[in-house]
Amino acid sequence: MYTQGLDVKSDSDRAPPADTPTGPEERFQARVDAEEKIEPRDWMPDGYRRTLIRQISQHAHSEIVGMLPEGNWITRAPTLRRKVALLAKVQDEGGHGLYLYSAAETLGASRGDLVGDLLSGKAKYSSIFNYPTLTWADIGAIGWLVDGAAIMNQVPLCRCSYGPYARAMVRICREESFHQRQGYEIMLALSRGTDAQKRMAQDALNRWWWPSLMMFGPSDAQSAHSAQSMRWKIKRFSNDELRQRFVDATVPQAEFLGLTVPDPDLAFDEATGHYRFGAIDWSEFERVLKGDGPCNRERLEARRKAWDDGAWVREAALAHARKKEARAQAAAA
Ligand code: BYC
Repeated sequence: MYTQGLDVKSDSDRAPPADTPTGPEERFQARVDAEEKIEPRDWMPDGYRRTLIRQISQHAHSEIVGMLPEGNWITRAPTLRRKVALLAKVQDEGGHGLYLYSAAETLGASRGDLVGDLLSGKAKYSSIFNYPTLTWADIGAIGWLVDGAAIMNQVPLCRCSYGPYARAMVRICREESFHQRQGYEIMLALSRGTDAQKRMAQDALNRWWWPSLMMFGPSDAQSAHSAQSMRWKIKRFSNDELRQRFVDATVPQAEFLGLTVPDPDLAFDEATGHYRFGAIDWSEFERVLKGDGPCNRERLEARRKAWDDGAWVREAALAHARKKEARAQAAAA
């Protein structure tokens, strides 16, 4: 509004109504509560920035480490169609990692530092990618269960209060739903196949079920960050809520496949409309987080080798960028 020359007090001079937030933290929380998106140049509490850098970078690391267990089967996919789909999926995951590292950079994080923390073993990535892919059915189980769990967890992140993360998640979730379907279709083909194929599908479900439930993170009582992240609307649902939704959605899918979920305590509770499920072995989760899962060392070694092998590409890209800039400057002069 044009106010020059008028006796209008600036916003800061006027006494705020009693319920107007005064400090920056309160104003920030009021924006979050009003469902406004927070953008990179906006003021934000340090803790909000730190939480986002932590979560987004762990997520980015999970995408690029997540390429490894599946990459293991690209050369052994049973048909050309399966190979093409798997190649596209693994490539998508590399792309997701890149969007996410870029989103973390908008918060002032350096990509070099983030990758350094992954390669040194300091940073976390999803526990699920520390399990081996022993048979082709594991590729089906990963698509069905792991991408299914990822979608359940990530669709609410499309409404995250931080704009760049929310927008990256919209695109990622579209691709994840294709991934989930390619996995379920592999499981469907195997479970309608020979006895040996059915056994292979059941064995993959047996090995991936519990680690998939662990993907949602510790129980709400043990989750250090959930309460604050939910106040900041980074997370919209708690770990246990999303885990329950996943179980409710997935058990009927297993039934359709004719497979048995490896949980003797699993039962539908008519009163609540939810499946009750057995106790999760949190000691296994903690072991994997501490670096002692079946494939932790192998995964980090593979990432370190990829980083070293890619050094010449990074050098060439930088040299090219410098040459382009020098040419542009010479042309401008
Ligand atoms: N693995 O307070 P909490 C994918 C850590 S999908 C390892 O509940 P928060 C993909 C947690 O980081 C997988 N660590 O934390 C799919 C925290 O540690 P710090 C990636 C875990 O952040 C298919 C501590 O435990 N998805 O990429 O509120 C193909 C306490 O937990 C895990 C995402 O990253 C775990 N499973 O909630 C390819 C989604 N769970 O930092 C790729 C975005 C917990 O205190 N992330 N921890 O040392 C999130 O939604 C949340 O960060 C989580 C955890 C729900 C995962």
